[in-house]
Amino acid sequence: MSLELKFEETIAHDQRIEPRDWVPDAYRSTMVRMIAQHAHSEIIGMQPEGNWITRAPSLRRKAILLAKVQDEAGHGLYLYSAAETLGADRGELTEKLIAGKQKYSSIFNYPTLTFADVGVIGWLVDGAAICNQVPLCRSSYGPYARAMIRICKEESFHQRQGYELLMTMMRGTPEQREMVQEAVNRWWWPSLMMFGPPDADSSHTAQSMAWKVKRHTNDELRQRFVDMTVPQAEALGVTLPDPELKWNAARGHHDFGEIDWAEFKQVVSGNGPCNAQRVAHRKAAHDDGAWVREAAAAHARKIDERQRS
Ligand code: FAQ
Repeated sequence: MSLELKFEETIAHDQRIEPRDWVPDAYRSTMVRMIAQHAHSEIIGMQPEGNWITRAPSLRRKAILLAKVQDEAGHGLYLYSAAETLGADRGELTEKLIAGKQKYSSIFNYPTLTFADVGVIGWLVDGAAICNQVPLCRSSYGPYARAMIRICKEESFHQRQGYELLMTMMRGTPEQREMVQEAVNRWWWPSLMMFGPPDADSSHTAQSMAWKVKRHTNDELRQRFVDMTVPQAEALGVTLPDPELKWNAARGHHDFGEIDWAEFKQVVSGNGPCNAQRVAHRKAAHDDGAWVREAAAAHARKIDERQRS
């Protein structure tokens, strides 16, 4: 059987592609692109919430937030390892991120203005991430699919902590309730943009669905997220900032208003409110860590020489 046929049969039988299997170059580059973008998102995604660690309102909230941000670092490193199984070099991936040659999720280019943003990121951003990532547990590339299982478990926990924080604030003072509503108003639309462009404009969806890399289209997952979130917003007592949002009994789904795709394009092309700050911060952290990487490499060389002599 030719290598190409074996690859196609593996996909057709819903089996996993593993690192040593032959894959077409385009499959490899699609997986590296997607996994690297996901890893970069986790690492850059530490910044908006990290902004509040020193100002968390209590020791308990600080401990929770620290743990969540550490989890995100773990997800990023885990995903870089998955990209390495495809032959990518993690140092080069970081260089590409810093040079603006690889993307990360648009959502992390928005500022976190109040502590309510921490709760809203947990509720909406982790909620959208779960909605997008649970189907990726069945993605055709084995190392990525397995990484998703572990990551989704932690994201579910993150989502609940965000919701619990917002529930607590909603039981508080009128000012706290207002703070939550204001944060929801700012994060709702960017959260819907996390699912990517509309299907008609999505350059990769058709091929990624054929390879079973993606299991649902961007619009299908966005709809699932809206349907899932509306009752949660009601239980919380907040209004989602979309006058066109309403249940459509005929479709069995909620209708919702038009997303500002011009804003999405601006943010993805580097012109969002915090793009420059996020990348500059990542570059500074990478530069500051150079001595650690050099020391670790020197130590590894020394051990290697000792074992050879
Ligand atoms: N932002 O043809 P499509 C998290 C790009 S969760 C920026 O539809 P595809 C957890 C896309 O790359 C967030 N760029 O692409 C967390 C492509 O660019 P290219 C990360 C976007 O791949 C929570 C072009 O537009 N999750 O971090 C975005 O089929 C809280 C055309 O788009 C993942 O990465 C966007 N929103 O579908 C951490 C999940 N959307 O390369 C901290 C895995 C699209 O052609 C705190 N990835 N683009 O120049 C995926 O599921 C997919 O890659 C999509 C995009 C759905 C994101």
